[in-house]
Amino acid sequence: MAVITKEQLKTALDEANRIILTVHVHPDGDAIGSMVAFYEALIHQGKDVTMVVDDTVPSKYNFLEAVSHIKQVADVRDWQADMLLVLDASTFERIGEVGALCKAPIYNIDHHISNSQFADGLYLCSDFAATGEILAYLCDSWSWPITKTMANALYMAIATDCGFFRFSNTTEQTLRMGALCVAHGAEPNIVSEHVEVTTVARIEVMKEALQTIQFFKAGRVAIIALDEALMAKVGDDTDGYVDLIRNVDTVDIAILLKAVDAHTTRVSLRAKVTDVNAIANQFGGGGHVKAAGCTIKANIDGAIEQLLAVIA
Ligand SMILES: [Mn+2]
Repeated sequence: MAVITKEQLKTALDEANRIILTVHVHPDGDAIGSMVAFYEALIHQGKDVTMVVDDTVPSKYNFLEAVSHIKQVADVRDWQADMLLVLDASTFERIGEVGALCKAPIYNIDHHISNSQFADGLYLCSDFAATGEILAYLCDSWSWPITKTMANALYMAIATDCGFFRFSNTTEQTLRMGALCVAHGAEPNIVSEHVEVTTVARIEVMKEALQTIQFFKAGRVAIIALDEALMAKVGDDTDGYVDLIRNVDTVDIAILLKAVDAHTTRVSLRAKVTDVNAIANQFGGGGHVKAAGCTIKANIDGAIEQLLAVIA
């Protein structure tokens, strides 16, 4: 069994007692919002649930009370479980050490078209904007209660993955699930204030990042690059940088490059038209048609050269 239906997922959840919940490393708003919302939903269903992520959780998500229950790998004492439930992660590698430490059958709820089908049971909705949108839909169709705290978490999950309902993945249903969250008490302004919060230090770094912007292919491709020195100042929170270039009128593909070390560059691709999942695939990455990522074994200049070579 690889791809499962909503009913098969429900049966598996009904039969599991102890569930370990995890999400991808470098957790974003969709990952964290989805995890804490489904944690609460599963607790309501009488499950014994542990949330764990093999990474630090950015502090801007701390306004969601359940975030304080997310454990680091070293803090989990009991890895025995009936189910390892993986949210918003498209490959086994993306869950870090959790995959090796928990031997339970893996179930995966995800919306990445590039999903590698690593799970024993995969519930994949690649036309959904966010994993949070899938979870809102599931809770709604199973008549599981959506509390105010769940609503805020799910709203954050959905809103952050669709650019607050501006990106091309925003569908009628995305808006309907957003509305469902608001109907259950989600506060869009509160979520926005926390998630989009910035600092003087971040603005100072952004001033430097703006200096790195380069345009290629008659302005169709824009690249912003954070070298190792800038990355040290930026930390883990690289949200917002690609937004500095994506709305330029001539730009189709907006690329954020992040130096990991002298020979490794992480790449985030956003597009208005081009299939950037296909571009990321060429470097062993993936994601969505209009938003994808990969890692290139080269420094920033090398990564730029390799990317431009595969972009038509
Ligand atoms: Mn997502």
